Amino acid sequence: MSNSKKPENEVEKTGLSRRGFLGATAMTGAGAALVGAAGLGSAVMSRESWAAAVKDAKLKYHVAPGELDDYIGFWSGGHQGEVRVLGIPSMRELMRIPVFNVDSATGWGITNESRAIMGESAKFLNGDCHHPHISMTDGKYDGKYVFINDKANTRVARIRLDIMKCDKMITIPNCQAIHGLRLQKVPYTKYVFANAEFVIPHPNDGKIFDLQHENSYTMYNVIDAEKMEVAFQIIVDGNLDNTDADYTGRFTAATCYNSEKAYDLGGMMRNERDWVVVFDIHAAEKAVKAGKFITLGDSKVPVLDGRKKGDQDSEFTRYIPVPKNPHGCNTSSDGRYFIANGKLSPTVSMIEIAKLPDLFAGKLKDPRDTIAAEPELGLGPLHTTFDGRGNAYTTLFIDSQVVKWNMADAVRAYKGEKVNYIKQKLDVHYQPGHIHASLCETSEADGQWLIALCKFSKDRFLQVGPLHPENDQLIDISGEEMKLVHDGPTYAEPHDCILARRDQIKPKKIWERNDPFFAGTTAMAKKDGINLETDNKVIRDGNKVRVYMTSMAPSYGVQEFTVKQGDEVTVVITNIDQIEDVSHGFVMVNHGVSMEISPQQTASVTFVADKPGLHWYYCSWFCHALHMEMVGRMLVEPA
Ligand code: CUK
Ligand code: CUA
Ligand code: CA
Repeated sequence: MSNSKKPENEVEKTGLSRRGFLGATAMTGAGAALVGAAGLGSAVMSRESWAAAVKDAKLKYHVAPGELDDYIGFWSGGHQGEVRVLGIPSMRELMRIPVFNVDSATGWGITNESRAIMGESAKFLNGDCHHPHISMTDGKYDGKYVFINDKANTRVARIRLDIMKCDKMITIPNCQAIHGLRLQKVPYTKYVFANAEFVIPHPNDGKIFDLQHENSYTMYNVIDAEKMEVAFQIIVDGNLDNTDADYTGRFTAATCYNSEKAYDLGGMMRNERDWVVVFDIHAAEKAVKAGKFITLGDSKVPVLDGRKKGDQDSEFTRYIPVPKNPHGCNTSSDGRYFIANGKLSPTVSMIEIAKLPDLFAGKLKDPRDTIAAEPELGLGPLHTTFDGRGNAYTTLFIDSQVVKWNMADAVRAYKGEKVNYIKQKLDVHYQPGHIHASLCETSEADGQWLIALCKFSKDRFLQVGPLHPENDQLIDISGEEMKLVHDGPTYAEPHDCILARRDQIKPKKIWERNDPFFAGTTAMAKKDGINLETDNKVIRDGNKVRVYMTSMAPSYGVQEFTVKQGDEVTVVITNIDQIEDVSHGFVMVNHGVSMEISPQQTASVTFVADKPGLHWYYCSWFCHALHMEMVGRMLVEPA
């Protein structure tokens, strides 16, 4: 075991008093501590000592050239707006799926197909995604979809996993900033649950600015996952942070850090306790059916009132007080607990899901009677994950650690038994937010790998200027002890990630010709009498010109077309190559036009030919030895 010396001990040996540094800032000024815990000195380990330290684990996570990973991960791209696909354990980035951003390589946000999916919100060039989650059937991944939130522009999007493209995007009405997002696990993902974070006045027309006003509130959103429409909304007290669903299909829970409905830091930290709001989704569905809802403004979405009226709870909400400004909300993979992570409290609160029917039936004196344990774990607990063996792993933002603890032991300790529920604390680098173990959000949590998504990388990588990458660390949790085996720099900002077994996701190798992704374009072609797979034709319709062409490496079916200055030109390209990996591109030089056309795909883009003259277009995805020669010309006659 001499070579499996833990790397974190080496860091300690360099004399860096990290514990000391963090201890000084820890929790004293509450919010200030969270912000202030960033200024570490340098602690660089030699490559030799690192290699020795991880030799065993390394053999396990090394994926040799030509080998494939065991797990496929979906990473949020944060305020960069995309979703990234990684292989685990190699941590290799396999693909990027643009969603709430504009992507020059694929033409997301530029093509007609993507803009139709983005709808009204295509006008926004930014997004801020946090929580990617894979659809489930019977509490297991079914490989159909990934759903993701956009905090910046209050949207929820869906990614089809067979083609790894976003196929639906909706803007949530009556709300500002969708943050927490989770899926119904059982019996299947009928609903997407989405927290609107910020309290706003209703109507928000400039007449009310007071957050304490009874018409100031935020809402829990229940979205039909298949239709991608909001099924109903539930008004809550306070605000909403993160959420998760149970394994019965009846309950969900959400954390609230601003029970104060304050507008500033001091105000939001005033109460010693905020709460977890628990939703009885079945009861809410009943209330909607019974017509006990209102609608707001132009929106037709049924809105239920889940606020307390004095001491009176609604039929579908309960508020469980938990310590100060809780953040993450995680359902244990054994289905027993909703775990609220304390953030400003060193504890997490374990809410026993089996007690919730009694809570809703009015059989418990105090909502706190649902608390099975409130273990003290360390400073700044943010998120928790599970290994399927009864252990939980919680990130400690301020301590820069992951703590492994045993849930059953925590419950025994809460009852007064003398038992140490903490199994191990592992240093991570640095300030971890989310944490995710393989398959942990399903009933199949397998306790193999854990990712700690660290907010700061500081000294872990070569310097790249004032803006640093983040650091997603891979930790082997298959044994008794957690072992840190890999540092993965990531660009802003993977709040969260999710891991599925590779056999659970089955993407297509080439497109199917009748794919709904480009059905709108197919319908347009049909109206124009075009056979997309064979025709190379220019259709004029007033000042609108539609150029239909095929592409097959290394040439376009149309190599020259003529339009008049000011014409609105739509280029529709069908890639008739049938060979996997032969994607073509289309770039019209000096027109801001770029798109991907993968094998058997049809893609289209519309732009104005506003400059007279000869304009080259070319293929941008390297497809053939003669890829450079895959070009054409648009001739624009002056108006
Ligand atoms: S949140 Cu970022 S660390 Cu948006 Cu899930 Cu907790
Ligand atoms: Cu076609 Cu490059
Ligand atoms: Ca608070």
